[in-house]
Amino acid sequence: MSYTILKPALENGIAVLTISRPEALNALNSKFFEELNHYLKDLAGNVEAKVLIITGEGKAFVAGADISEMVEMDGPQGIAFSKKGQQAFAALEALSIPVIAAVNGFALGGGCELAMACDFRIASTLAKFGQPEVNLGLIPGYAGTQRLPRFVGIADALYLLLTADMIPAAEALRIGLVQKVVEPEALMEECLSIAKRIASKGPEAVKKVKRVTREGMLSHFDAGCTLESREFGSLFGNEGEEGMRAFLEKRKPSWQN
Ligand code: CO8
Repeated sequence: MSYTILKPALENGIAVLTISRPEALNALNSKFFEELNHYLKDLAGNVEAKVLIITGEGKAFVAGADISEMVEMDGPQGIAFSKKGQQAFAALEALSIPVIAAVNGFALGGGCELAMACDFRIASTLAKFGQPEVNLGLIPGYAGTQRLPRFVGIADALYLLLTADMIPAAEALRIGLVQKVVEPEALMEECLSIAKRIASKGPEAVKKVKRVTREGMLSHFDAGCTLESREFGSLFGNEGEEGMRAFLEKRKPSWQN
């Protein structure tokens, strides 16, 4: 498929997906979701890809869902558009490889929701976060009401959701919405460096850490621990054996794909 909004790249196991609709601050429209779904299917089948980085072109990461498209919708179309976004972001979250949001600028509404569907967020000092939907007489529709309180706690989430305040990267770091803030010119370098470090680890272990942690968060503690033990055990005699032997033999592990 040829992409018009997404610019995908893959080098040395690191996939970079740039959202490129800068004239509308990368606002998310139906075409974006169609392209994202195709891209995620392709990426899931690509054994070369070890980490995905998502970023935006220009001064925005993503300034929200496309208001000019939404304004024409009726209730059932609004529900369908919301579900389309929720499903696409769930598929992103369910990718077996880690996903880093490189937040270069505005991450508002659906843009903040997209960043939250990534595994963690590295922000430029220029980034601004917010859920401004109530300014438009709307509420978030891509699981923002559900993910935000899980990351920052219910009070900070409701503060952001109810005031529609735009917060700078430093404040997003303080409340735990982002994990690191760097100068704008260092953003991609930092994300690539983190991605490379992750890509150098045991590939099966990396995928299992993501899956066990994410599934565990959605289940009972004991069920999560049972899953952890099972996946821990599954690495013995395989990748874990190679990693432990390499440590004892003072050499670099030789991972299989
Ligand atoms: N949708 C469509 N177009 C947009 C959007 C958007 N979300 N954001 C910006 N644009 C467009 C502007 O209309 C403008 O277009 P034009 O040049 O044709 O007038 C262009 O991008 C540049 O924007 P500005 O001139 O406004 O740039 P500024 O630097 O002055 O301001 C802001 C930047 C502060 C980011 C400002 O553009 C803004 O407030 N944007 C809207 C932010 C917003 O409200 N986002 C939330 C949208 S709602 C949402 O995301 C809900 C998600 C769930 C949906 C569920 C489905 C039903």
